[in-house]
Parts: sequence; structure tokens; C-alpha cells
Amino acid sequence: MRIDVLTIFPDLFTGFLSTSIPANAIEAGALSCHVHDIRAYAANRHHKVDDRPFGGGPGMVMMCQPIFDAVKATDAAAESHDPATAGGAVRVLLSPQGERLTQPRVEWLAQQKRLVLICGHYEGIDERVIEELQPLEISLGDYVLSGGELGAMVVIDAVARLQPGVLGHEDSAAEDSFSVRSPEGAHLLDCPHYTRPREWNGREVPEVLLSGDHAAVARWRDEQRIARTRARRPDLLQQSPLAHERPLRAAGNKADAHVAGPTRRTASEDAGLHGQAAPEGA
Ligand code: 9WO
Repeated sequence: MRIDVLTIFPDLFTGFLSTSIPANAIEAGALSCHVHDIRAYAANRHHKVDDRPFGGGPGMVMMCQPIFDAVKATDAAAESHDPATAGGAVRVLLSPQGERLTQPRVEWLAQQKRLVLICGHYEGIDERVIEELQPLEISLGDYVLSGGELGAMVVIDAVARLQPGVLGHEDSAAEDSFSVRSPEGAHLLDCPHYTRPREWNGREVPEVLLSGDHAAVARWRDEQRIARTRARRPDLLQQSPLAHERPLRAAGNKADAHVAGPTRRTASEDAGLHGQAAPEGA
């Protein structure tokens, strides 16, 4: 997978991309990541990328031209380097106005050939370039940051670890929090983990984990995942397991971009969410 990042603070990415999982993915050849300074595409002498808001108000607004030209230039560079990406990249704008990032969305993003992550700054971005580029808008959560860069790093980290051959331990990406599902298909939280010593500070490791009975261990972990999810994130058990199975925006398809509403749940899926084989309480 190829990722292009467009930002006015490219330096923020250097430490991140040379360390940890994304660095492993790049090292393994599963990911290439190119960071571009939006300022370099500003068509004015001062490399100005922002201007005062029409209608007044505080702060500055990012101008259309530098962002648009940066996207077009990186599209051209990517396609000349690898014609397989010519079908169009998935464009992502990190923004509090976006859909909430979830693991099913991460899994969908991880399967794309190419992503273009656009990081905004100041009070916002001129709406017309958002309309023109039709990015998928993604939010980390309901809070305002000073820019989209931390969101871009979150997306890179989350998709990098899902690239084939990236994790030393191939099973762990498939087995950790949010990748394990209940029989009904709901994403579940992770079970507790323990390592040596067997007793620490007067606290013992659960007996079943020392039993050597693999089936009993697997059963206990499943019960823990379901009980924890019920206790801490009951909303996960209510969500449609199929909500993200369908791409909300196909690359280059303007018709269904922008507002990515949740998929409606069918009556049979609703029925499947009841009567879970889980212990009561947590
Ligand atoms: C600023 C602002 C001030 C008062 C009320 C609402 C407000 N919204 C914004 C705003 O959206 N500023 C943005 C800063 C402009 C584009 C980039 N910025 C950004 C991205 N802030 N927070 C994010 C972000 C990205 C992903 N997930 C959570 C937050």
C-alpha cells in the first residue's frame, strides 16, 4: 500500500515513520509513505496557504489552490511510479466533522492500494476544495485538535499493522481488541492478559490459564471478552456487524461520498443480536 500525506508540518511525521509498526511495515516493503509539504504547492511568491475568512471571524482558512494542486501532483507522481494506483486513491480528510474511525473502517482502508491523507489546520479548509476532492472525512472522536496530523498518524498506524507480513506475530492483529467477534458478528473488547510471575503483589493469575487445558482457556477468554464488552461497551453489542462491510465511498465515485450514514440493520440481523451465550454480569 502507498500512503501520501499532505500537511503544512511534514516534520511531525519523521520520528513517527522511522519508529515502531509503521517503520516495520515500510521496512518489510508492505507500505510506502510519502509526506508532502502543502506549502511547496502554493502558487504565490510567499508560499501562503491560508487567508482571512469571508464573512469575517477569527483565524485563517486554508486556501483551495495549494491543497488541490498538492493532491493532483501526488496523484500524478504515484501513477507514474506505479500504474496500478491509477484507478484512483481513497482521499481522506481528518476532521471533527467526519465519520468516527472504527476498526471495520480501518480494515477497509487497509485493503486499498493507495490513500491520500489530507491534514487541515487553522480554523478550517475552504469548503469548495472539499467538495471538489470529495474526501472521506474521518474523525478520531468528538474533540478539536489543532490540525489533522495526529489523526493521519492514527490512520497510518492502524492500517500499517494490518498489512500482510507486518507483525512478527501474524495472529495478533487478527486476535486483539476489535478483531475478535461474537458469534453474532459484533466486535468485542479484548480479554485480560497475564505473564510471569504467577503471583504478584498478592494477586494470582486466573487458575484456568495455568491448567494447560487449551479448550478451557479459549472458552474462558471468550467469556471474558463478552462479559467485558457487555460491562464496558454495551454499545458495541448493539451495532450492526455489517455496518462497514460495504465501502461507504468507492474511489472516484462522487455520488455517495461525503455523508456516510450508518447502514440500516435488517430484521434478521436485529434478531441475531439477542440471546447471546454470555454469562450475566462482568
Ligand atoms: C475549529 C473550531 C473552533 C470552534 C468550534 C469548532 C471548531 N472546529 C474547528 C476545526 O475543525 N478546526 C480544524 C483543525 C480545521 C481542520 C483541521 N483541524 C482539526 C482536525 N482539528 N481537529 C481535527 C481532528 C481530526 C480527526 N479527529 C479529530 C479531530
